[in-house]
Amino acid sequence: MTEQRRPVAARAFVIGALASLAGAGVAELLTGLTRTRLSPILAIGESVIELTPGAVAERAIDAVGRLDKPLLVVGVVIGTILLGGAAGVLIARHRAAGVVAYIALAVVPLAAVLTEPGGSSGSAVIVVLSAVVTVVIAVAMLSSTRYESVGRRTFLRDVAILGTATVVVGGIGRWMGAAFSAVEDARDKLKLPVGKAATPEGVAVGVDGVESWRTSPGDFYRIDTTLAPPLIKPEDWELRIHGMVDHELTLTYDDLVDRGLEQSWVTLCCVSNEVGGDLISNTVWGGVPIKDVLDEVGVHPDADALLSTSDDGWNCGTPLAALTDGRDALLAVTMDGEPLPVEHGFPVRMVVPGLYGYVSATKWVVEWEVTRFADFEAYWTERGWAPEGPVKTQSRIDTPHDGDQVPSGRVAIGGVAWAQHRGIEAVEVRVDDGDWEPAELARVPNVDTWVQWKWEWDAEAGDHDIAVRATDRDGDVQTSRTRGTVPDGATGHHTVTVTVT
Ligand SMILES: Nc1nc2c(c(=O)[nH]1)N[C@H]1C(S)=C(S)[C@@H](COP(=O)(O)O)O[C@H]1N2
Ligand SMILES: [Mo]
Repeated sequence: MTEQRRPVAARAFVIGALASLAGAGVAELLTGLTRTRLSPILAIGESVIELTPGAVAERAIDAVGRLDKPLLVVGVVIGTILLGGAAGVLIARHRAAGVVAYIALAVVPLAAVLTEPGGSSGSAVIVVLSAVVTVVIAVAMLSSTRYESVGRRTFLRDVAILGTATVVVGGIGRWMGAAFSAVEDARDKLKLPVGKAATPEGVAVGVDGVESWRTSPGDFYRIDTTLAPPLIKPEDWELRIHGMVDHELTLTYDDLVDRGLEQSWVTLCCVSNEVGGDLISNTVWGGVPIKDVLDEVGVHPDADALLSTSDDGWNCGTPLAALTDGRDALLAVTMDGEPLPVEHGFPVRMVVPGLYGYVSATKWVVEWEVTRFADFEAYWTERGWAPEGPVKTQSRIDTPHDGDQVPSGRVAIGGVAWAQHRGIEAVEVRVDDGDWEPAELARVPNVDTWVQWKWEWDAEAGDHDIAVRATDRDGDVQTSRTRGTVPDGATGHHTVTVTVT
């Protein structure tokens, strides 16, 4: 008896898990067909991101680097397999209990799609249909005594058919979601009145291995809490401006473009960038000055914050002072002379020189509330990050790398330094316990971008520590004190150890 039960339970687990995956596959298909932003699997993933405490999210992102999102999706799929399998075992023993288990499991994606911004009754219908598919397959295949009697070959054939159908149906759904994206088409058709800006003269310091001063859009770092970016056509985009203003205003995409687009070079940086890290990129943005729009709506004198909200529900608070002091804070519609890529905020995002992205760079921005810092908490401040996030003066060694071996003699050391909106005054390099030696700086078009630097070293045999520090134009020297990224940006000197042979 027990000997017979075991293979039955194992088979029921496999079929139950496949039934759940088949339901998820059908949901992917319906999501693609209806061009809904989030499938149930992705909605669960986004809910996990949202429910994760900030410091844990930070550590997870840190530990797994850019794989955090794929890993999260894999985790949700594994959860689906385990729970679906368990419900399958239950169905094989007691049909009604198993059906109830599957229905109970559907509550998870249902809650996820309904609480997600952009989640709709349409997404809820997709969840319900996918649960029906799961239950029908599970009941049809498991409530008979079939798997107690059929041979191994028949069982494996059923598994292969179900698995293949799931992959095909789900794959078609993912493909439709991507290929038929009306938003990508709309983006490709846009003709915006901005030219491709030439790279300014003299920005390259001429050392191999230093990251390009101008980041191509494809290489631009990406940080957001979304698993599938909002899909907004330009003609559907609106920015609703309200709160402590004299006149409320709703802007359309054409309103913005008709005002004329300014282009400016701004280096964007993430507060989660570790010392020596690569969550920083530089490009030319085109858009409308935020100050002009704020002047038009008339900001009340006792307001001190702009709370901006994305179509996906993410939000942040930006000091009004930074938006109105004349710096190139933009409602940006282009990046590197092209409409913003979808994942970088298409059709409209904010870019504010001198502030970390988490307090200023709202992508897919659709709402502005003029308010006071005392009156709200935003996405990351709720999770323990500081309400204000001015970029810290920092510098990085791009070459040589930590652990490199270099021949003795002349070695070109180089990297980048940044203190957006204050500007970099000087960069210095120190070998071991030696003196800080001045590095040579390349040129920059303004104080809002990073600057490349180089220093020629007479390398002598042995192991050496090379450290770098920058001084901004306020005269502040980058601190040697080592601190992590939470709550308002990492500090310390980037140091590499090399072996000179
Ligand atoms: N809607 C939305 N906007 C967002 C975020 C987000 O999670 N959602 N992340 C912010 C953070 S933390 C950073 S560092 C920048 C990154 O912009 P990028 O992805 O274009 O480099 O976007 C900001 N804007
Ligand atoms: Mo960030």
